[in-house]
Amino acid sequence: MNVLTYGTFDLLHHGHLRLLERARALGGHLTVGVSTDAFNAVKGKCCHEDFDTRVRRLAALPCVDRVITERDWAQKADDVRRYGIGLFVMGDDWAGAFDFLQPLCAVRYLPRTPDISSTQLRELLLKEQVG
Ligand code: C2G
Repeated sequence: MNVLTYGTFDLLHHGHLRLLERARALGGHLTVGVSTDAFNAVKGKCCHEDFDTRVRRLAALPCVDRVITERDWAQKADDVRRYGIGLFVMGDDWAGAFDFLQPLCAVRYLPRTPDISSTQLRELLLKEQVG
């Protein structure tokens, strides 16, 4: 079964990896939509790494079968149809946010990995730069 998820995946860390590995294990094929720098601005998220870097890191993961571009909030239903998605997966910080996809595919929210975030990592990097 084809699984789909989306995210920014800045400074890819083990919380992201655990989500992706669990999502892939729930089906036989995982498609990941990566937010563009422009869409991150819409989401109000700043990034340490640009879109191409974030895509390259994800494309190198064995648990990721396809990487697509996430440009806006409205593309999910079209992506579900286009890629024959049977299951949509997000971390549970998004619980309920994507239930509207339910007629098209199953939707599951998986427990977020505690004590790690891209924001924390960005702050650590900034501290090192400041010294
Ligand atoms: N995640 C996790 N554990 C963490 C951090 C993140 O399980 N410690 C999960 C999030 O729940 C999400 C995925 O990893 O499912 C990607 O997280 P972000 O890169 O922060 O993505 P986000 O900014 O939430 O973008 O349209 C959906 C958005 O693009 C999601």
